[in-house]
Amino acid sequence: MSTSRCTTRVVAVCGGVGGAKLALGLYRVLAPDTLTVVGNTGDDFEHLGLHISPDLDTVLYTLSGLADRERGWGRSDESWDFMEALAELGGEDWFRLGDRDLALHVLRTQRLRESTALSAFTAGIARRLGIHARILPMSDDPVRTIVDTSEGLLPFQRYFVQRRCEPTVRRILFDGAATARGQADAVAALRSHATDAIVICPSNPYLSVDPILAVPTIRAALKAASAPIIAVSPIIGGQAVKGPTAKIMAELGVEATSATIAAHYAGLIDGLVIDPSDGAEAATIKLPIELAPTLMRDLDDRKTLARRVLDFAARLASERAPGYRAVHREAR
Ligand code: FO1
Repeated sequence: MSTSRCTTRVVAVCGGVGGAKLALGLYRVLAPDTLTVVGNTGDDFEHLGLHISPDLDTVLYTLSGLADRERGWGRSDESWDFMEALAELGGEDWFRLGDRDLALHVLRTQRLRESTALSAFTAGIARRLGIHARILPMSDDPVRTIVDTSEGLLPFQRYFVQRRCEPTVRRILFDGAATARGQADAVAALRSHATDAIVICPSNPYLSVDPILAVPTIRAALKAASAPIIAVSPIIGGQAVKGPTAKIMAELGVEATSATIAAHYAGLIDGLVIDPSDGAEAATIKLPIELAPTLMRDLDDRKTLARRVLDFAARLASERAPGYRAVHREAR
């Protein structure tokens, strides 16, 4: 396998911590300025008067090398004086904002109030952090993930962080998605004939990728894309590596398998990458399958998986007969 950087142009559709690991692998194996990340903003919320965009920030911190390796979110060089002082004063401390991380939320809140678009703000921060990739929100319009649970409707962060994903999920709603406009550069990148591969990162399909797919022009752009669309399953051996994916799948009444992930993305993707430990499932999935280790413990794992995904996409593109895409997508 080549170790040189490849000049393939790639769009990664990405949620938070799990997805950002593969986004980093892609970023490190691709040539500068060839990666576009379309990030989830369904997790965004207003907290303590601040506009928080956790998944975009996770991608920003991960690609810039500032992310905390243990947590996956927030910054590594962090202190927590603000949170401690806030708790002493009786403020809400269930969502932890580090002192340095706070700067990003304060600045974003100020700029959005001055009518800067979230995409323009995020691009500016990416530049300041020295990132040579485009990081785009799925939309500049507000979309909010709401989880319908055994405890009623919970805004995403209340469910995810405050209630630690404990309530049983009945369904997941994306408030505002139906009327949200896909971010123009994101839609253009997905539709572009210059894009060689579209990668759906191994983020939680239900909580982190579905909000992106719920934006009508993003979904339409994916349907119309000429580049092969490859998803990486977040399930390994019936378990999610981290986070509540398997628990949520059980609560939604589906089996926690890569076959379920394939069915979830059916009609949208051209190929699925699954871990070799789930190789027996491959025969049951009616899609091209690539068996590649999907557990990403370190940077080498991230880069190796990224190369496997790109090789798989290139193979699918080269095998494709004229007209293949339209037939393939519409058949589902
Ligand atoms: N996740 C947590 O589990 N607990 C937190 O206190 C927390 C704070 C936080 C602050 C800033 C930020 O950008 C992300 C933060 N996250 C936290 C992660 C966040 O909840 C993400 O939405 C999830 O990881 C899902 O992608």
